[in-house]
Amino acid sequence: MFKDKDDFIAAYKTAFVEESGNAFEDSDMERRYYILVNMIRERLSQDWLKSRERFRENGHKQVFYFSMEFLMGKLLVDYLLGLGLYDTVAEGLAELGLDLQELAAYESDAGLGNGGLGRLAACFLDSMAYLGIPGNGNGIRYRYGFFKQKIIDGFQAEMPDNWLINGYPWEIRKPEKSVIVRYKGTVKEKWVDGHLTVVHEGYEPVRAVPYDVPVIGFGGKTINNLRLWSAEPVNEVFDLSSFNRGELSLAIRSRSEVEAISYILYPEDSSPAGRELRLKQEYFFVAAGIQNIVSTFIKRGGDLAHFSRKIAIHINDTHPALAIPELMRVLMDENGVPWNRAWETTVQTMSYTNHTIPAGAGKMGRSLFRPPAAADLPNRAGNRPPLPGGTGHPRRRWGERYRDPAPRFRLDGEPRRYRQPFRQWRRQTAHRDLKNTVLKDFYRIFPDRFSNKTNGVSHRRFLLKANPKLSALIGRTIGEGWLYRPQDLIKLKDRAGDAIFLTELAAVKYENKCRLARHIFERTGTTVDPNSIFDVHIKRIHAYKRQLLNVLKIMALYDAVKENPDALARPLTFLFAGKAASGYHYAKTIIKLINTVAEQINGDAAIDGRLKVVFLEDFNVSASEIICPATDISEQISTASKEASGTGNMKFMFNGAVTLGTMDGANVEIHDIVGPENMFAFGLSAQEVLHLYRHGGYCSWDLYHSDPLLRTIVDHLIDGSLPGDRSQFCAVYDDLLRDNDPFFTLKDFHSYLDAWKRAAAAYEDREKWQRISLYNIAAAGYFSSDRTIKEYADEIWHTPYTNNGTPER
Ligand code: 26V
Repeated sequence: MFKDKDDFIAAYKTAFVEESGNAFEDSDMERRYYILVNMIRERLSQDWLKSRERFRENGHKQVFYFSMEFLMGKLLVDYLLGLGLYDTVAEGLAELGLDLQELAAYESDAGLGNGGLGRLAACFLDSMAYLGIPGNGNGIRYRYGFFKQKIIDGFQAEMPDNWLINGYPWEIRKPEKSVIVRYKGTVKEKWVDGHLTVVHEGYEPVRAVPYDVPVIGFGGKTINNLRLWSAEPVNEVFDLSSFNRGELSLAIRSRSEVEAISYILYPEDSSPAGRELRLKQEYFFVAAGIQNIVSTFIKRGGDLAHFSRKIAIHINDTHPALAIPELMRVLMDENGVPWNRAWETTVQTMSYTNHTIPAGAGKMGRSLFRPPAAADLPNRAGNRPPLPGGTGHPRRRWGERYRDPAPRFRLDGEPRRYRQPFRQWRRQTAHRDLKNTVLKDFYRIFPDRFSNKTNGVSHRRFLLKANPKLSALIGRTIGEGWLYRPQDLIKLKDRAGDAIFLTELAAVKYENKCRLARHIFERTGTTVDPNSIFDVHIKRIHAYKRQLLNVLKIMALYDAVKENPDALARPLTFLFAGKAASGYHYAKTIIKLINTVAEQINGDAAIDGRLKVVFLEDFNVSASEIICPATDISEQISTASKEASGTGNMKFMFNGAVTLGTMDGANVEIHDIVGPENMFAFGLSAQEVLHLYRHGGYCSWDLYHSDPLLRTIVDHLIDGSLPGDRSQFCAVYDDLLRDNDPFFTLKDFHSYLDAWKRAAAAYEDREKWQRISLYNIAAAGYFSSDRTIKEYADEIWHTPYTNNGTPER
């Protein structure tokens, strides 16, 4: 692309004159960013085309990853790293007096996701491209992404995320590839020449226009595609007939109804009012995606009988579940494939991952969804999915495994969805146990169709990109192989006894802490000491993630320091970030609580900076990239049995932070892999939690009364010792005591505080701490999404990967 730094500089300077008629020297920073982005975009389009052609020629199976959410973050630096251009461009820019990181900050974060599920989709795309799997993302191009969070007077305020305001340089609109998605209307069955044909009449058409975003695999050989669909009216709305009749407002209304489909990303707590629109969204990108896949397959001469040999479609949780009946419908109604074959193809093609524990998730009200045809077919008598064991009565065929009624598509259950989340939780189960609980009927009949895949994260984004200093140190120590084979990080273990290496590791952490301290100061005006322990809790704000437990601990430490100024061995910095769903009042109160405790502690001159509490507003992918490298203690303290996996825990591990966590989700795997001496585990186990739920919980009131420390701290919530209105945290107090502490916050408190103290004490033995940190980095390789995707490719999608850990360049 560019031969060297000088070649880049020459090309960059020429681009200014060509594109803007102005010399580089006369341009502002924004223009410098856009010119850089345009250069990279132009250059990668050739490689993108080549990659597509290569896949077409080799005829490998394609994977389509259907997801309501893709949390891509910023892409410029990833692209440069992927294409092997990072150093050339960074050095070239430096020679021109520019900082690549500063320019890259002009890109808006593509925040088309709520949290873990959306970011996982982005990491999976990265790994598929690196491994040379023809993997395509399929989703929605939301006009507005996940809201921007402002903290005003300690409260969260939500602002629209107008991420497209200046255009998005990485997308390419492909109007010629638009498809029509049909809503509503009636379906008529007609017999023509002895064949049943299905005619959909009176429907409301919506044009789905694709926008493609390149996904560059590390090494640059494979460039895959993320296709995001935008909803547009089929005919220009200012159609003259409406206009002439003076019905302009009607015409405009119908346009906005159509555009509403891809207007905004729904928050996790979507209200009943929005559910019809969300169902429309779900059908929108699913129908567009399936149509696109099937028609391209046929156009390229594919035989539908072999569809599932060439295509795998994966759905990210239940949101795209309509892909299943839609594939059936397209095969049967539009391509004349008989039911049994269509079903067989659909079963072979589709796969699904569950990412959520709540029993109520994914159910759809019948009132909203009238299954017109294929969706309900599997439930009709005689049309049940083909099951093992030949013909005859099911009980004879499956024996004990059969129970009537056979598992059905769940279209009922709407009222339950809206119960308080913690009431739902009580009926729940640990994620890895789904096959024995929520899905047990399916498991009895199809045990082979179940498998557990440990999540992973892109170590290239969250280590190589986010932490260049640590990456360089690793490179100097074990070479560059870990970029391609993350398990190579294990070689770092050999340095556990190398005092010089451990000091270097500490120095890198210190520099990253300085970087974060500057960031915190710029954003909040709060100064934090890079020599303090950085204890970090960043994730969505949710009762089960227990930010409250951390706050209670901070309050206890504050009381301890007030009582004895020498109580702490060194200063402590507690950092929080995360968004609360806009309708989730409890979570919003927790944000206010964190900010109130911060106000009290940071403003207390008597404390003299020994404790600092910071809430960084507007947490997103870019924020995590600056925070993880600077973290000492990673807070992963969800109530055991609640977190399906967690992926933040893995991002911290790659950066040498040490986990303080419950035995929940992937913390269990972290604990197994890094060993109990290198993670600070605490709290009730999932079994204990589930046992307590089954037996009506425990009595938090008794615990509170019998435990003076707990009582003092909990009382602070309502005794006027916090600044502001003394009733503002009553709901939190009530939740702990009147509602019997549904997330076992008080029950786990002492165990948590003890584990934290063990961690803080370990930190004081600097060499020991560096060793623990090193062991975490060395063991993190398993948590690369490359490993996860290989497992999906081998066991679920049955697709080869052409790149298995060797540099491609
Ligand atoms: C629910 C809804 C409901 C309606 C509107 C849109 C929406 C979007 C997301 C969700 C549920 C979020 C599910 C999720 O993010 N699960 C997380 O998945 C991570 C990746 O597997 C996992 O690490 C986290 O533990 C899990 O909470």
